[in-house]
Amino acid sequence: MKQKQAPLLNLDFWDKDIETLERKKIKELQLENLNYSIERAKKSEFYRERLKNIKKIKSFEDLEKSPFTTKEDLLKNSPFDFITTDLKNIVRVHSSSGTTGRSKYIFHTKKDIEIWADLVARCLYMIGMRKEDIFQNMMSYGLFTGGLGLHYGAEKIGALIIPAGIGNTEKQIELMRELKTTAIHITPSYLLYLAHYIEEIGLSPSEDFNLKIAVVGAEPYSENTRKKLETIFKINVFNCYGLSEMNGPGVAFECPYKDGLHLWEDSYYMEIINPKTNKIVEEGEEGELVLTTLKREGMPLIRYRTGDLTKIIKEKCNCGRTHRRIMRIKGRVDDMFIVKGVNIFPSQIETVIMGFPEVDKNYQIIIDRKQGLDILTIQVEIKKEFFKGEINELRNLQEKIRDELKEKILVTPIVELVGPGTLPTTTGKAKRVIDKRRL
Ligand code: DLL
Repeated sequence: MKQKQAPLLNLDFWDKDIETLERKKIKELQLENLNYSIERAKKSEFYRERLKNIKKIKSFEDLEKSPFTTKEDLLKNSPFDFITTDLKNIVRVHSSSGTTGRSKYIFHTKKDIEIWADLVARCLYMIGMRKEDIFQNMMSYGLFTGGLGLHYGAEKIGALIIPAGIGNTEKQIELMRELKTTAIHITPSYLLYLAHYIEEIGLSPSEDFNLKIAVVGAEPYSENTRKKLETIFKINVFNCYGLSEMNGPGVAFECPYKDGLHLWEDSYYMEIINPKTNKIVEEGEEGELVLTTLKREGMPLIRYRTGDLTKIIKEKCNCGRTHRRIMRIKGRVDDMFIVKGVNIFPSQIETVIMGFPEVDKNYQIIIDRKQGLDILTIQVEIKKEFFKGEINELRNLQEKIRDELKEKILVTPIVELVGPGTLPTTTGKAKRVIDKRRL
């Protein structure tokens, strides 16, 4: 039987003029739009005072005079303080919850929604989605931006959309098989779980479906996880980044070369800062991504601190797009945890464990403190065929994972190998780290 292969890459453009605009022209456009955004923002209660001394911006350095906008700003003020127009011109609100449980509200005019949908269409077209595609959107529809955001972008392309929403795995599989789904939108943790579920019910993720493309985002995942998913399903997996405050998905997206995410610089102005000193870092250095909306009418945000860690890739991309790329997000500044005085990001752990072919699809990080000492435990699901193996082989594997982790994170963890399907799963964003020291 002929084995399914991941389809070849399609190098076509949704909006070639904009996507391949000369760098010089992109900068001119950004400067013009920055001035538009600042003037627009001044119409809001929140920015009126804050930006009153910011006159016309003539260079990007001028922008550095304006203060950052933070998540706390969004949480502390009345949601309406950020609106720049009469409420009757606002057609939609999305929200995402802050760590305190309060919500950040983002308001959109009709034009904002239209521009966002076009941006998402640009992303989907870039990775080869066309009107012939059958697109199953497995993200929550509602206040979360993942569902509606991708929905309207896919609709612009003319794809047939299955607005499946999140969860109900059995139904998702039924839809995928009966309607011959070719593209899906899903979180990495749910896609790993979906693969596990498909195998459990005796189907093959690569042979029993028509899938070609998965748009995967909304939470960090490593390159090794992408490779694992592409091998299991024999499809192309593309990373999609965004946050509600900047509309939602489609802020940055991988092209067919899958080497960093093009951040759409006609719509967003990016800065990368050192989160401790708040100073802009050298291009190519890692730091916190700060974004300014360049086109948004209803609720522009100026120098918004995303809390996400990444770096700019300096080299030109072979796809011909001129919008600069960012590295896949390492995590959030506040995802970092400290064990025995060492700073660790969950993504560093994921990169190591997902690199082992014996590792299945789920893992969990548990941090505890006993008699004043930090204890880091990594629970890892192992594929059925290996889990049934010799106890000595398992012990060897456990030691290999532990040693490689130690080399990467500089702390020796306890590694616990468990069977597939043992650890808790989620259909949305996964909670990988349980820090019992904070409970
Ligand atoms: O997660 C928007 C989205 C929906 C993006 C669907 C992609 C796909 P929020 O709920 O506001 O919005 O969460 C935004 O999630 O600041 C990052 O920390 C994280 N995040 C989103 N996409 C990625 C990604 C949506 N591809 C927060 N890689 C962001 C890593 C991501 N982290």
